[in-house]
Amino acid sequence: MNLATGSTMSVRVVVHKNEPGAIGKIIVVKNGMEWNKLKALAGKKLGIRAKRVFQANGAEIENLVSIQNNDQLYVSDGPNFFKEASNRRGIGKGEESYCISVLGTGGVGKSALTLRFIRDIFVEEWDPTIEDAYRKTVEVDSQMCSVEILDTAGQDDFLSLRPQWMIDKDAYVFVYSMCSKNSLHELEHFFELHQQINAERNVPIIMVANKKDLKPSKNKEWVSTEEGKNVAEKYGAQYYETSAYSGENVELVFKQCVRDIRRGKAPVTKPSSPFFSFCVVL
Ligand SMILES: Nc1nc2c(ncn2[C@@H]2O[C@H](COP(=O)(O)OP(=O)(O)O)[C@@H](O)[C@H]2O)c(=O)[nH]1
Ligand SMILES: [Mg+2]
Repeated sequence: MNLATGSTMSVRVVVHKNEPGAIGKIIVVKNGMEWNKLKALAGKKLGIRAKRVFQANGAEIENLVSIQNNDQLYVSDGPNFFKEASNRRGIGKGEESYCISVLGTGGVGKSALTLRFIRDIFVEEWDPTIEDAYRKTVEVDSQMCSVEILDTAGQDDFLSLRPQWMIDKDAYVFVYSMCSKNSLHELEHFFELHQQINAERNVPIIMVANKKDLKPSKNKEWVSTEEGKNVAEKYGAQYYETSAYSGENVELVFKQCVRDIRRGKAPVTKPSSPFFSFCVVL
């Protein structure tokens, strides 16, 4: 999907300040948008005066034609692309770089897990509507890799955005909270979308039962390990129990994503119904 071919399409791109490790902000680029409008929008999101725009490989771009969905753009207020620094961080051209989407309904701990992994902090309160992309360079099995984590906003108002969070990603982290059966059931919608979007692609899923630090209760909302594992098996996903609060297993989950992507072992999923035709709602 790019703006040259999709006549009425919009695409979503992640814009970063022109510096290593900058947090990404998502903007929607509508087909037919003026180039200057895009720069103004990106500049506003980043709080800078946007003069130049670069692709992640350092190529400068000056029009919308080459922009594709999920592109990572670096916006500068004048200086050249931060090439030397980016190469050191492993996101230069040809370096290993993956994009992982963290999915699940609101309140399960997507932001808490993402921030625990990226900054090693626990956040009590995080704006539930914030949707950000973070980048971190990690060493997995003695090999450096740049990982982009998309922390999505799972509220019902954002249902129409879900396909965009899932298209062209390398792996998904499906998150539910161990204290909410409903949050486990909600993952079914993401799995169905996955089947529709990735009928021809292997995209590994890691299933995360979060909030493990909370005491299992007799409350009928509590999700047992067995229940979680059964659903994970149905999705062809590996199952991990995590706590963003204590940090338990958080790094492991994201590193395991990288291993799964590298191995390309995930089973190909087929659309559940041959009569279903998928339509991206923007
Ligand atoms: N005890 C505990 N609380 C958590 C954990 N993860 C998230 N939370 C809390 O659950 C609430 C929702 O988390 P948040 O990351 O905003 O959920 P999101 O809507 O999925 O991004 C916040 O108050 C977090 O502090 C965890 O592992 N343990
Ligand atoms: Mg959140």
